[in-house]
Amino acid sequence: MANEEEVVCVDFWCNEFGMRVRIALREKRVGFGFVEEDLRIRERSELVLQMNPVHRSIPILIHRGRPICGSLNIVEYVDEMWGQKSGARLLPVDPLERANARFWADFGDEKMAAKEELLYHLKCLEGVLGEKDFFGGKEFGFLDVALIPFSTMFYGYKQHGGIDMTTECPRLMSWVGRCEERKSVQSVLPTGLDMYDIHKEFYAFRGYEQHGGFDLEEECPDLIQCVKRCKERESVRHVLPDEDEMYELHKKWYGIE
Ligand SMILES: N[C@@H](CCC(=O)N[C@@H](CS)C(=O)NCC(=O)O)C(=O)O
Repeated sequence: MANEEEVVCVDFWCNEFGMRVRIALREKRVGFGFVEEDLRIRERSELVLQMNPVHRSIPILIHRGRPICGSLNIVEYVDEMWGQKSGARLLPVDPLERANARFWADFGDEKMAAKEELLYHLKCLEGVLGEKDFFGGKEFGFLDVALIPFSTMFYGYKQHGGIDMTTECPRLMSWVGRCEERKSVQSVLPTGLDMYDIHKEFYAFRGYEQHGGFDLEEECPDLIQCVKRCKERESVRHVLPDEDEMYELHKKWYGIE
């Protein structure tokens, strides 16, 4: 039986990846301690460096002193470890359905820059949901846990992308409503407005030299030399978008003035 001392989640409250872990733990009624890693601070804590030296990212689940990293991996671990504890298993029992659930969870993690690309992704996911209550059918499961945190961004999409999710993806929005009826989801998801505000603050702190106030040439000279060598190649020059254009696009996207 797990207790507070045994299970610790290292995360930041607005981290969509970490929300998955906290929802899964609550679904399985696993008591856990929470260590906040403030992502607005650029340096990672000793705990993160020690527990996830490879990626230095959160969330991290520490169970009996040992780390498990990667949010989807952690959700699977929680399901395997405490699957019998409460409710149905999060992952489908059928291997084919399980493989497909993992595939669409990875699809949800793909990075998107342009509005059209984002809408395409959302509509694909809406197609996968179909007429079902939840992605796996009647029960809230793995793919719902993996995807519901991203609904906290919908408010921001409306403010800055002009995307009205109720019109664009009505079935997905009904699914959001069903997920939000669950206590596990209610207790973990922040409001869209809180997410919007923290992202504005977050991107003002980090990400771009113009906004983070740091000089990459100075911080990572070897990396920058390598970038320059890559950019001498025809193939790279041909594909990479103009940096200023990328910067403007991201500013617009994240609402940075
Ligand atoms: N694929 C990883 C992604 C985790 C990730 O990228 N975490 C980010 C926050 S969204 C992070 O911790 N970054 C460390 C940093 O920004 O220093 C997962 O699913 O856990």
